[in-house]
Amino acid sequence: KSNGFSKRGIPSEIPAEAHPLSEEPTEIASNINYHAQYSPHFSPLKFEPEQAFYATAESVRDRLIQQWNETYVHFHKNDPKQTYYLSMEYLQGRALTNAIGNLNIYDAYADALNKLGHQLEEIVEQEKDAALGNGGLGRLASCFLDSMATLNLPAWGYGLRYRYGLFKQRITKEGQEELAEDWLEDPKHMVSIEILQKFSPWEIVRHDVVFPVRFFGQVQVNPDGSRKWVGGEVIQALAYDVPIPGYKTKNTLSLRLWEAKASAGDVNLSQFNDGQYESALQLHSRAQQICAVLYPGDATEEGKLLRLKQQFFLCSASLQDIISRFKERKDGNGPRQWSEFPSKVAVQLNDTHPTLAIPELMRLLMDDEGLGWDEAWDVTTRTIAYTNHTVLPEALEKWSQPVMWKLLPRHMEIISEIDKRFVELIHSTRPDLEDKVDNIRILDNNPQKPVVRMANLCVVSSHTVNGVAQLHSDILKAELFSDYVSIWPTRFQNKTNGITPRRWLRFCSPELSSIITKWLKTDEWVTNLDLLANLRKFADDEDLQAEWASAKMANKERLAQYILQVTGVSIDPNSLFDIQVKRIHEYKRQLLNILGTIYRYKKLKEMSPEERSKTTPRTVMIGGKAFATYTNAKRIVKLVNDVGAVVNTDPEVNNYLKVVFVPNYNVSVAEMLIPGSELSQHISTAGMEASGTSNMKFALNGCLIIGTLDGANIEIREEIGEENFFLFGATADKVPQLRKDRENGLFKPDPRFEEAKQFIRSGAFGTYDYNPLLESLEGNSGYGHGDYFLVGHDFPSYMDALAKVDEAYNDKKKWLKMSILSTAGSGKFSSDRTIGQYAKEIWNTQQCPVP
Ligand code: B1N
Repeated sequence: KSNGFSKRGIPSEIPAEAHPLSEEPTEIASNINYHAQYSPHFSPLKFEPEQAFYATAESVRDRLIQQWNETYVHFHKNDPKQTYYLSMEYLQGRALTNAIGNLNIYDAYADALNKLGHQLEEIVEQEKDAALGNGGLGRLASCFLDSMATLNLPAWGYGLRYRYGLFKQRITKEGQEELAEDWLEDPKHMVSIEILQKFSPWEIVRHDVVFPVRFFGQVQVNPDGSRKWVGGEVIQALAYDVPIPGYKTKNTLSLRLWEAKASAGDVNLSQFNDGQYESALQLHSRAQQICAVLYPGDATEEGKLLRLKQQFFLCSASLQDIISRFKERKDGNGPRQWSEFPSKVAVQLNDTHPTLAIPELMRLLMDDEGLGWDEAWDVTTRTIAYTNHTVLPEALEKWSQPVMWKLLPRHMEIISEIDKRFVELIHSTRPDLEDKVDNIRILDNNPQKPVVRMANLCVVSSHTVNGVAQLHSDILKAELFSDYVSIWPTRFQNKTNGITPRRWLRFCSPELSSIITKWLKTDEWVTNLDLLANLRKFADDEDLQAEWASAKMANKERLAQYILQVTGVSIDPNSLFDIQVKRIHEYKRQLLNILGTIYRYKKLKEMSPEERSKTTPRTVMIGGKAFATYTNAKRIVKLVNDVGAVVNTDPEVNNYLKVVFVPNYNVSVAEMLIPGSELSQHISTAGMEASGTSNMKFALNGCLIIGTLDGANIEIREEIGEENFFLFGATADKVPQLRKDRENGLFKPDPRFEEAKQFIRSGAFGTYDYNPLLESLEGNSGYGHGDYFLVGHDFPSYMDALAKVDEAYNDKKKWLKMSILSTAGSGKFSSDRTIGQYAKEIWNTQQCPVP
């Protein structure tokens, strides 16, 4: 079967009227059976859950391909402006439930599998998570793809096909251990066609979509003064497409992931025949390194260079693809004008990771297409937009100038020219900024360490720059980018993040979803989340509350089962399920949570059995991965596990408190945890969490939030009502002064805080050396000291907020009402709203629904 796509991903011929695949369970079952028998991946003798998963996925894929072809034929005919989302990360998670849910054939597939002797619930568990991202930024990209497809917007996602995604986390006596995440590994019992070629059932390799990507080399100056990048090494980018179905629409988009390959001509056969296998295959192994792992550690120079190569590889392959698609569309009047490019192409940079798209687009336009600087600059700046996701100084990318001159000599010429022209602009138009020019220009020419500041390059070269929540966007304008705001006041926008209600409510909690549909008398909330506001009027209704409570209880029981299975700890579904899951980072303050929990444990120990029995039983769950070289984050993981080991086996208290570290937090674990949660913690130091997106997922699932006034928490609290949010802690505007006060010795710690730390020091949780962690909270200043994240300052108000949680939880009716109002107030946080705003206010793209 031809995939119907030309080299540029445009259907080469309009496929004959596609014959619709049946939605009859019997026919679906026979289709699954067909794949099980004829797919070359299987030994035909076995049809166990692993094989059934692959056959089911392939059967679903047939449908996706059909819609996909129709979508791109339709786009080809209508030629709308398209969005190209460039991201180094996508956290797709599992695809099966999402695909059959979006195609609206869940029940038919469940029936079909039943006929084949399988349970759909069991089959979906066979799928591995595609974890090609680290956390919120990558998951946001995946939610955005779902919304772009659902809103019928013409778009492509571009990324890298990492061989190994985010590491798998295992908890041992030593704490966190990292294992390679072999998301492509074929399940046991399967006979793979090629031993070395692992695969995902959702991707389609486009052997005809290949672009060369150069590294190193020199700039050649031609007699006419034009310049050309030559020499160095050339690696091939090969496209793998993953279908992205929209919800209840034919529109199906592509996530195009690039894999790095050497070309056939790069095997040195005579060397190989001489037995010099390694040098004969040198370029092959260098190509393989590029897409080997997500975020190679950048502690070493080699690691840094590899990361930079990855970034350029994504940018160069994607832009070549975008340009060739633009050129292929002819309207009969000869080739297109380059000035039209920005009315056909919107490129969105997901943070600074794909910044090299800017000089690469300039290079392709000037050196390959013959445009002059001014024309190329006009096209580039009208095409590119940049989203900033963090203000943490350590996450603002800066690349060494010498390394960049070596790897990308032509791009460094272009970046230097952009820098020079920016400096000239300041000289000629803004003498008042003269003394700041060294800070705001693109090149930092400090002779000790000359670097390129990628965020500055993005701001100067984009038509629009946005933050990801209102507070974050305000901070960008007032601090990080304030001088640029005075130059280009209209360039800066806010786009508060969102989450897809399909994955994060409709599919992960079918129980709650059907209650919502029943009470709203429509399921349109799935694509119009604002309709949830209509639940408000039933928040006090006893019948709704009873149904709500039973759905929540079913989800809690399912979660308790899971926790027992993965940790061996048995937790009580009648206790308050209190969850904090996110990457482990000092600014996210898991340490505040565990110190609060330690204090609670100590007080429980001191109580009489009579007093204890009056407390609110609580299960504290904490999960998340620590970056492999972030030692304090790993110490926090160890501490949570050690506290759990003591508390959970302490017969005096373990009916009132359990502490669980949830291992290997990822998208599919989140889909289990979030529906079963009652309280979730979003407790970053104010001003440090750009937005947060799990806060939105929890709120949508009727989980109450304890949190600071940070990121999107502020907007969530506004939407669901302040009486339904447990607020504590310093506000962002006070944080700098509090840090100064601390340096001046003006901070007086709360005795409860001292008591909690002392309890760790006493050895209550074992003999591991927690001093580095405790020292980070002490002293007045210094790197890793002086409580930079204000855990001590916020501790008392945090404990007070937790006491209010206990009180509220004891009043079941009140809690249920708050929970319903939380869901009812979550409409704003649909990624459909976010994407609608990007389309209207940044991309200027329109819907193009397939009829
Ligand atoms: O992006 C999310 C936000 O909701 C989070 O608040 C924010 O922390 C997160 C370097 C990042 N910002 N920066 C990153 C990821 C990978 C990397 O190599 C930085 N992630 C965020 C979505 O807006």
